[in-house]
Amino acid sequence: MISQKMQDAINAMINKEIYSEYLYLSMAAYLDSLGLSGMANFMKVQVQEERFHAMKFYDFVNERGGRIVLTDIKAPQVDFNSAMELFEMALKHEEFVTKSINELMDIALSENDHAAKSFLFWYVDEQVEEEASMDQIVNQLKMIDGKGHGMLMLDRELAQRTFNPPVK
Ligand code: OFO
Repeated sequence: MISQKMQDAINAMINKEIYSEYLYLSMAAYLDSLGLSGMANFMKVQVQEERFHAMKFYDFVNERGGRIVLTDIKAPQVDFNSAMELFEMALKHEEFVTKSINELMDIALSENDHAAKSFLFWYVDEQVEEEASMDQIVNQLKMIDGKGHGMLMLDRELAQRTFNPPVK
């Protein structure tokens, strides 16, 4: 059985994962409006990843006899100044999510909840990848410095991303 404190914290985390989904969909819409459909594709795949993250938490609460409680999702930012600013914000957002995962792990450790610890390790590893992929794009955009040819190449590369659901 999951503790009330852990249940509440995971419910709050489900909200953050779904907000991430919503934020990245809003970022995809902005990128599509600029004609950067490859970068928009990257964000649309990220939307699917975030839903996967939320549902994995959902299943965990359910399997441990807890109750999922969904709350309001705040509206995401609509406009950005550039693709560069957008990916920098995405990186910052992932750093915030990593901090939230670490806080969940702190609760699991303080409650000696071994099942939650084992479950959360997956997210700890996943966040390393989440931050790394945003960081890589930020660095590439810095190198390109807004130049047309580089932007086109990166956009084509990001068009290749597909969603591969991780094995549970
Ligand atoms: Fe769910 O990792 Fe991104 O936000």
